Amino acid sequence: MTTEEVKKAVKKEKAPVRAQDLTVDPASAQMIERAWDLEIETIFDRAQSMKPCNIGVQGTCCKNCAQGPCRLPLPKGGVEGKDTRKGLCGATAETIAARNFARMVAAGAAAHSDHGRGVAETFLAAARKETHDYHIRDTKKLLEIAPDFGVDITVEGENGEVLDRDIDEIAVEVGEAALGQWGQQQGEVCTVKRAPVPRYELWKKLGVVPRGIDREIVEIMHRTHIGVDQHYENIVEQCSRAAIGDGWGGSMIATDLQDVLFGCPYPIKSSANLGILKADHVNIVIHGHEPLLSEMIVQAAELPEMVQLAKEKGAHGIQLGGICCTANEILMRHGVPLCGDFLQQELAIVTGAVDAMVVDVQCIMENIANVAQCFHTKVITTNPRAKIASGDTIHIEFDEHTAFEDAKKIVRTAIENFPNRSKPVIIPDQKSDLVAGFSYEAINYHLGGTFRASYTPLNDNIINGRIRGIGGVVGCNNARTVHNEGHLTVVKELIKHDVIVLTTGCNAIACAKAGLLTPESAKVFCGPGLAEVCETVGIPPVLHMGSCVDNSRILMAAAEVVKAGGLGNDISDLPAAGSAPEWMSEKAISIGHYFVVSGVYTVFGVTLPVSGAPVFENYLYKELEDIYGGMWDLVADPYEHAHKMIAHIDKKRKALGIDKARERVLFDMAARRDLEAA
Ligand code: NFS
Repeated sequence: MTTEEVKKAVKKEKAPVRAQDLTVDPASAQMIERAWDLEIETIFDRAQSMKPCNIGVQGTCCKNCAQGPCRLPLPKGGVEGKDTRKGLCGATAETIAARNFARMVAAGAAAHSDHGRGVAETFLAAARKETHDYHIRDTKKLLEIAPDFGVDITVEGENGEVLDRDIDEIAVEVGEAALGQWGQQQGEVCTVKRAPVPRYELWKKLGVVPRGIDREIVEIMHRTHIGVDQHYENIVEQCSRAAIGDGWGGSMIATDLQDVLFGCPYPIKSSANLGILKADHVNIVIHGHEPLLSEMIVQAAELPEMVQLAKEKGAHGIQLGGICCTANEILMRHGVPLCGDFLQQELAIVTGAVDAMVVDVQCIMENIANVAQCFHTKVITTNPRAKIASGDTIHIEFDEHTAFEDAKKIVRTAIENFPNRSKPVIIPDQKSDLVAGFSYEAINYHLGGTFRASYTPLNDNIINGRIRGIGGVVGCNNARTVHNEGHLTVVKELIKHDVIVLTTGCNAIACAKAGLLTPESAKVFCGPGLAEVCETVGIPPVLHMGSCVDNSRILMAAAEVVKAGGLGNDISDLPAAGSAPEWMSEKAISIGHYFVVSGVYTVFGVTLPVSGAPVFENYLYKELEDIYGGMWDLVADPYEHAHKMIAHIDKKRKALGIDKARERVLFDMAARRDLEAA
């Protein structure tokens, strides 16, 4: 269907769609309109012309064998009496939905963890000095994490004195131990012990401590094959093992080793949105997830010879920008601006200003190759795992042993493409300032200062009620809902009610574009308590903690808050809640599940493919709370979504006996304001 046909079809059914009905971001709306003018089809058009399958959205379509697909939609008005729906083999709606859910956890955990494995391999190559392009940079963090991998950082001298061990030796041993977590068959993934003790003990009691990262993912695939695990509770138990192996394992190890290789992030200023592109520069957009690639491109683009080449081609310089989680990675460590989130990848090309879009893995829409064909843009794939058949893409394989040379080739290809711009360049004006880079170490430092770095000031402010609680808001964009509306409504509602927000992924990018990642935004958007804390400490009310594998930083921050004391003994005691208002990827399901089994009430927006199986749905939404202290929820309306999180936070404050403190603080503030007014 052409865009014109789409528009006509839409017109026939209802009022014509306007770009501002599809996104709350003016830069994106402008580019959607340009795409319409140029008759270029994007995901925003396809979301209008193709509706989701009614049975798939309920989670009750089974295609795990060749006798199906067996489709078990919920009868109109729900199930009355005994649920007699069955697939050919007899699988119930509950079994089918649980199996589908589990396969999403497996795929999500696999994506994060395979990324982590790649980092571990490169880390080991760097430690063994088999590559000269990567180095062990953050030795402080290396020494901090080494004991968790069972690696000693000191050695006893001849006279019994304690001596520091050689840093290279430590790095090699950490690399080997880390890589070993993937293929391990017995025992426990070692980083899981970083969870608060009661949480770890609970997992042990329930038997869900992951044995090895890969093993738990493979076991999901086995159990969900036809005729294996046919009890939704048992299937969810395996989901828990695999998801813990992701959040407290594969993702966490990826974050650790990336920090050691590239530096632990600390607050850094930059800007966000399509307006960061420059008409008179070579624009290279890096899209995907792995900093192994983007770190090298950042270095290659800074080479004087590259800047010189760009000038020879008529450009004033080279502008880098990021899309999706790669954007978050290079933003946090280098201040490279954010070009856009998941739903802006086609729109960036529609500016006509992108000379190359360099992609690695995950969240890359195949259609960028088609959109690029309407312009001069070169789409460069770099990872052997991810090639694109559509369009006319170039593959420049990126190898950790020749990384810098590969990166230079990619940058040169982009520069040489600058003179080929074929259509007028139209770059939206919008770009917002931001501060990013709040690793959990940075929060520690920022709140407590160098000499007394700790989470205690955060805990004190939660206990005294200035901060009501903590919201972890993360996740994707989803073309089935208005772009960025869910993210911004949820986050603004939370901070307005004094809930500090920790963000990653595409939520972080949405917040950045809306100016929520600046300390100044506290005055404008926050409730009085949170505003006061942000102003005193000089932090934004929404703390950018990184990419989606960096959700492990949120887990670590939660563990640190528990450790700092006064807010219970476990993550499930904290006045905290999780949210993914516009999720769409399988990775989000794995993340959601590891948040839930870590004890967090976790609310998803848009949809969850479990509604066709009410018993399984009830298990996720209600019964898991009795087992893990955390549970799933689905609330599509973003306003109500935020308020259910706030209600949960208040429930936890009450259980901790700190609900009165907040009332007192608010009274004090109101009284103070009255005094000021008088
Ligand atoms: Ni996360 Fe990052 Fe964005 Fe969603 Fe995709 S980029 S790993 S999956 S879409 S937040």
